Amino acid sequence: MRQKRIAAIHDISGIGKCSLTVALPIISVAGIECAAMPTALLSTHTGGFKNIYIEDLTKGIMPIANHWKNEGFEFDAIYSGYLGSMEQVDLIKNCISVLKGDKTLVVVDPVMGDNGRLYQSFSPEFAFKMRELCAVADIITPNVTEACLMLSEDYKAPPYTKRYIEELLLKLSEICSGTIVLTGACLSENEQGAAAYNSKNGKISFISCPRMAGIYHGTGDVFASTFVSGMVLEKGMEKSLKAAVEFTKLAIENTKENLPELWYGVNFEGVLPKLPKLLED
Ligand code: PXL
Repeated sequence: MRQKRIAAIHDISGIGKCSLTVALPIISVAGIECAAMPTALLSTHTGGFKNIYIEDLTKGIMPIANHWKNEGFEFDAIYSGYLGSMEQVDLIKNCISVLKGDKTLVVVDPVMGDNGRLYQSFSPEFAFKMRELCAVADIITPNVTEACLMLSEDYKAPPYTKRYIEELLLKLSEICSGTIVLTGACLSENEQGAAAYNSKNGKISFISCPRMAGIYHGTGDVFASTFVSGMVLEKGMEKSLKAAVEFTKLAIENTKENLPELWYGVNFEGVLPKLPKLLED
């Protein structure tokens, strides 16, 4: 069988355990080639560091996409995450139309905030613009904060009622007609997990696991990278969601001993060897 290939469109934060430094190892350990398209270069992520060096890489996006296309590369998935500017939303839409083949799965993680707040460097206008990228996706993977930002709704802290999550999913399906995977869909104080809405058959599923106290940076990227890998390996929605929830939980558990030094990310590297088994049939 031909090796699968994912185009991962995210920033590279040298230190921070997020975006490409998470997507590359997770996708690779799943046995999939990860073609990296960096949207920005940062010394660290923006979640708590000061004096960050940031270089916008907008200029390279279309030349990279066109070169890949001209070389004849095909992609099983295009997976976008953190973008460096509002202008990049239009560029990534172009990039998708250049790189997408008949069977390419387009997954958009509308990375822009968490815990009720936008990340530094994003504006409410960006959140509105992000809806345009979600509209061309087969699957979107917002957290509850990003969902509320795109829907211009006030954020509520967890836990949530099942009905609230179902309503968010349905509202999001007006932005993206594909599958909606909502992370941070906690239904009780001691649970964490995700919910998914498949607009083709109207099915809503909830996947949960025991909740670990605390805020862990980069877990959205750990979740989405695992989920996309499962989908590309044709494991199906339920299995890919379960693997993503379980692997994210393992990464968080594995971080406890590393606190407080590892306040900026999770020790997912230590549990990477467990990922292939989670993605097995
Ligand atoms: O994990 C999301 C993320 C990705 N990339 C950068 C970030 C963040 C969240 O803060 O700052 C640069």
